[in-house]
Amino acid sequence: MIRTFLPAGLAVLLALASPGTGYGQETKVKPLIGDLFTADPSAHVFNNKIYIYPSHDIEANVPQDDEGGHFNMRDYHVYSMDNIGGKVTDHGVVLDLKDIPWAGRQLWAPDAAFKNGTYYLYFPAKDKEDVFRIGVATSKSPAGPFKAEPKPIPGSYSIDPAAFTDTDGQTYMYFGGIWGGQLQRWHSGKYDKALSTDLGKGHDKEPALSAKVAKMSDDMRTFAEAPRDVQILDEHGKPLLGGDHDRRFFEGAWMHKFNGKYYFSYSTGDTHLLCYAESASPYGPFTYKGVIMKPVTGWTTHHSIVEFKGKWYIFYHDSEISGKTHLRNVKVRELVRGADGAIAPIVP
Ligand code: FUB
Repeated sequence: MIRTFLPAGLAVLLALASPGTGYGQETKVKPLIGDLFTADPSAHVFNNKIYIYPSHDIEANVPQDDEGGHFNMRDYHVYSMDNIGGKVTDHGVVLDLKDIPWAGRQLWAPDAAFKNGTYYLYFPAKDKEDVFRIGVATSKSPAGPFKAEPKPIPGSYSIDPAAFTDTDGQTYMYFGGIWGGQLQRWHSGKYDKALSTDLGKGHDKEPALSAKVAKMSDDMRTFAEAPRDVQILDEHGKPLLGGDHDRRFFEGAWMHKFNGKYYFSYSTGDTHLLCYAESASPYGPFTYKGVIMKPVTGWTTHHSIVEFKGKWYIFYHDSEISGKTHLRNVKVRELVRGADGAIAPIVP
């Protein structure tokens, strides 16, 4: 199935078609960055500022296909803000494809982390064999520029790294994405190019493919363990199934902690939702809790959740301005949650 564009009108209709469902009011939100197309915003608080690590979308004139070939990005910018709603500073190009020795094409959704005086930029890219791997680049400043390591993280694959540092200082990487993100191709433990989108119809009653999580080593450049499945269970304690497209993991993992509980959030891809699940452990298993955001204008929606100056925010993107799936704009909204941690769903 081609990643078809969801027109603005349809998104609005979907929003208006669900009165009384408990979903929030529709609100117009302005893009944070006006001069470039940006997407997949991973936001972190470093030195009392918000730093945003997004993808930098470009028109590369690559035809749209199921594997996301038209998302042919070539560099990363970093942005910072002193306050939500304040000026957004563009720190320029902080890493370029040509400076990543192992990478072939497609710089997709990145994330960042900090440890012992060094900032780490984690990013997916296809290697010279066209297999997605996850790379790491370092800097002494959260604003970069970043210098790429000569090789990707050993044992890494697929896309959308999300680095979560727990309150005890341990960092975990969550990653993976199906279809164009190639996660399904690793189902047997080895890369199988024949598995082109998800596992297919015959697998709808099997547990869905899971995102992966691995503890990072102290060097922050390697996994400290073999990646494990991030299992998501339904209300009966059963794993979500491959055919459950409204709830199963697709891509865009994020982790945050609130009142001692771990909240794993993600995109459902072809059903265009952001959902979340909760657990007492960063490894899960997680119990599915609900929708965070209804479909945005565009095909993809990719988010991050961060606490800043006592409030929680969700950063995400849509294609409202361009009308093209691969030319997106980053936005931010306050996240509304109950005292029990439950997240109120947003109508974008
Ligand atoms: O930006 C390219 C890809 O689209 C990301 O890696 C996915 O999460 C989706 O947003």
